[in-house]
Amino acid sequence: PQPVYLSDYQPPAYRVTHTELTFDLDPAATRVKARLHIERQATASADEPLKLDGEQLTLDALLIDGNPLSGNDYQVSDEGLRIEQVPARFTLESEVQLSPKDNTALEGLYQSNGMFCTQCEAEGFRRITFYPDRPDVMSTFKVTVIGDREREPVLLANGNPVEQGDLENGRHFAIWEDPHPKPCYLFALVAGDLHSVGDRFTTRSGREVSLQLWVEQENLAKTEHAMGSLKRAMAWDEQAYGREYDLDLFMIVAVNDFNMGAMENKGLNIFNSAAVLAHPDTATDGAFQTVEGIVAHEYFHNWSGNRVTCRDWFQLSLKEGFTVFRDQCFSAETNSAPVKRIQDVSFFRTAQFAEDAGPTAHPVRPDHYIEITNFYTLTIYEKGAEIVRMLCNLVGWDAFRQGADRYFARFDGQAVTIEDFVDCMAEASGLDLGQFMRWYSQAGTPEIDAHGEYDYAHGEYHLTLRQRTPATPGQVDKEPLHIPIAMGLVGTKSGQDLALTLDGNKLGKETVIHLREDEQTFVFTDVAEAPVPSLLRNFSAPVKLHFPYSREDLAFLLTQDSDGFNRWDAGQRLAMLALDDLIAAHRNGVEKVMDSRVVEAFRTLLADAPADKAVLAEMLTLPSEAYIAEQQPIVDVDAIHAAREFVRQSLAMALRDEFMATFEANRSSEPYAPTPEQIAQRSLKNVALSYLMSIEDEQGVALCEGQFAANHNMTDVRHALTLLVHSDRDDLASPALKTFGEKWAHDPLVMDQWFTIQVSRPQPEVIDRVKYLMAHPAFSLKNPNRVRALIGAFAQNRVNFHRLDGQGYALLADVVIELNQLNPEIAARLITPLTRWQRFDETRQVLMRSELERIQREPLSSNVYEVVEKALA
Ligand code: HT7
Ligand code: ZN
Repeated sequence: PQPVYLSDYQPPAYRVTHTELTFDLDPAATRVKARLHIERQATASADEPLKLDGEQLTLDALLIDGNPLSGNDYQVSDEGLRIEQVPARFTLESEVQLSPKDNTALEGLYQSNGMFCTQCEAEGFRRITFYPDRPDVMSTFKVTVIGDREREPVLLANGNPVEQGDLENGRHFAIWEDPHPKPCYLFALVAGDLHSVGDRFTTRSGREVSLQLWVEQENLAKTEHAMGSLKRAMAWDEQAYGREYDLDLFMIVAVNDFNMGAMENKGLNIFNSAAVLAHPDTATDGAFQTVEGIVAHEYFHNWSGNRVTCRDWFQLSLKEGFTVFRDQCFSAETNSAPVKRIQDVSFFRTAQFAEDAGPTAHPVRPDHYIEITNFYTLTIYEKGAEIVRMLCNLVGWDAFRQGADRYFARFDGQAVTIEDFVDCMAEASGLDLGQFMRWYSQAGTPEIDAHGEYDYAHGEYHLTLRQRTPATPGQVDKEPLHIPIAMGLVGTKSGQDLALTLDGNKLGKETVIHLREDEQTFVFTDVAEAPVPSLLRNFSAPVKLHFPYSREDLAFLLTQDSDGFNRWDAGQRLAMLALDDLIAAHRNGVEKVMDSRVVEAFRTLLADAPADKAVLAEMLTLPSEAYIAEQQPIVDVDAIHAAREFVRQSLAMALRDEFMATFEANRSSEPYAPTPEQIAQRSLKNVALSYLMSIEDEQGVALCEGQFAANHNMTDVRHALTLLVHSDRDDLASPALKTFGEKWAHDPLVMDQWFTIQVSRPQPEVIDRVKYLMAHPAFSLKNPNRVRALIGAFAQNRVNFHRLDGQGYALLADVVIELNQLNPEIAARLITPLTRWQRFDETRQVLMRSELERIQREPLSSNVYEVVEKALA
């Protein structure tokens, strides 16, 4: 497979102004007729051939302006169709045939549970018809869908319904028109036995929008939360960005087989059922929040992605980074803002930092790719969102909002670049963002070494910041970045934020300093008392910040910092220092001793609880094994596990009564609601229960069993089940698993939780359990959710996946090899944990590499080929 380069971008020679499609649906032989209205661009020469993308299509007819073409007039290859001579303006008609039921890759038109559905981003439309499958060709669409009246009573496509009726032989049709020009990746069609719930939304200018959520009948009871989330998102986009919805109808459809979370097709969003269905009996608080976030994300794309789209796929982060930032802000406002930030950053620092430090590291705007679906990554999405957040931090919300208004107004209906977006921000703020653009082209996580000194004699605080970005594959030399550091100085006597004066300017008690050089010193004057600096507040830039905080400084910030995020971060840093010592002790075979300062800090937190219980729950949660691993030069899986368990148990023993009191104080028999208050209370109660179960406290075990049996809501049931199953007591684990598995055998999304809980156990027999569960009737390699729940979750089980006999690696490689044929996109994503081999000890490195080499010897899809090749380079 050959890479595509950003530097080779050429505007399209031909545009499609209007697209007419007719689908005659059949599981094995769907016929697609296309009538494309095509115009040559003024910049293209008359002898420019017409090149259309097309894959896995059987071409049955081809006509230009009604005249059939002969075999000499065109060529069809594996990549598409080429017609040497075409007029400047013409209609091209084609008819192709395809087999949705055999499409296990879930790209293009496929069947899920008998339902027809499409996934066209990034390059799936070429599996539906011959077309310029690139985002900078935008066309209006008219779509006729013909299906079986019984089998597919519902026929949906983008835009507005214009006609429907019956046909012969039990067939019927529906015609849809989308007046908004769109790239073909936003095309969608759904047909099947679906049922809807409806609602309405009145936009602020008075447009009445009909909202429909389409699901299979048995899921009708799980739609309320998504519908509520949609209405909240529609209102928020009006209030925060002045963006209204632009069609009379907005539809969401839930499908069971879907490669990602959801897809923002114009007016017809298609969702993975896991990302839209939620009911208190079957979904956890986390799942409710995920649904709200994804519904909002897809809705927000209507402006950031659909009305203004990407010129080419190298610009993917233009729509994804901006839209993730938008959905993060929405969720922060509807839930607890510091907790949302803590959860996003914890995930980011664990997973995106790892990606940025590994062999698949790439810039937020890559300069080449082999397979674009491999680039729907944490870097494009989450780091892209952090870059947009930095822009907001640098220019302030008012200028940011003005920049966004400019962007939407100037580029409405166009396919544009990241420069176009950043230029709008620069114009609105007057800030030079030239250097800032390096964030898009430079891969790797910048590290900042910070050092501070208080000059008592002059009342000055000197803060020196030094930045460096490590080399990444293909990028050895890095330039300094423009980094916003939000900060304050917390007085050690007063415990208050001190007034900040920099270069004679009075900046209030919190400011954003701009780091642009390799090294810069900022001198704060009139600093009345010795401070502890609170740096990178709210994680104002996606960097690793090193500051030589003492444990006393951290304990101080944990209680005194006015920034909720940094209070939490101080606790994490404090715990990390203790964990580092314990990891070393474990490795050296020395007796482990718990740092009493951590115990005392936790005691203070529990006694003097902050008002936000959700923040407290986060503060009481230790860094995950994956995060701890990220901090180690060479990952010692067993030492990390042992050290973390030791800290958990030491805290549980020392603070047993406090955790018990916290549990009791936060129990509730109120009817379930996914409100921020209830979610906070449940999370705090469940954190306390985890500590009690870590020492198998007798009363704690009874409470855990009671919580499982009470069956009040899935959050509590799942948490209790996890603790029972992850305990060392089979008499607790087995009956609970059996009860749960039998009760929910009919519900695939709950069975996914059942799979995940079992394969995440720390006990060593898990590998056999994975193999056994792969043969379970509820498991299927063809369903991405099942694969993620069982195999993906097992690969996150650090002690078991990284077994020293290599069985964990071999199991993953076996699955990747099988999936490579069925669903290359999911296969490529699944390899990720193996690509991180350089982070482990020699023995594991050899084992992991040899599995990658075994995969490499297979005939590979371009997806898997690209990942394995990078991993072994
Ligand atoms: N924009 C959507 C991307 C997506 C996708 C990409 C590749 C293969 C399958 C896919 N399904 C959805 C999702 C989003 O970011 O909103
Ligand atoms: Zn998106």
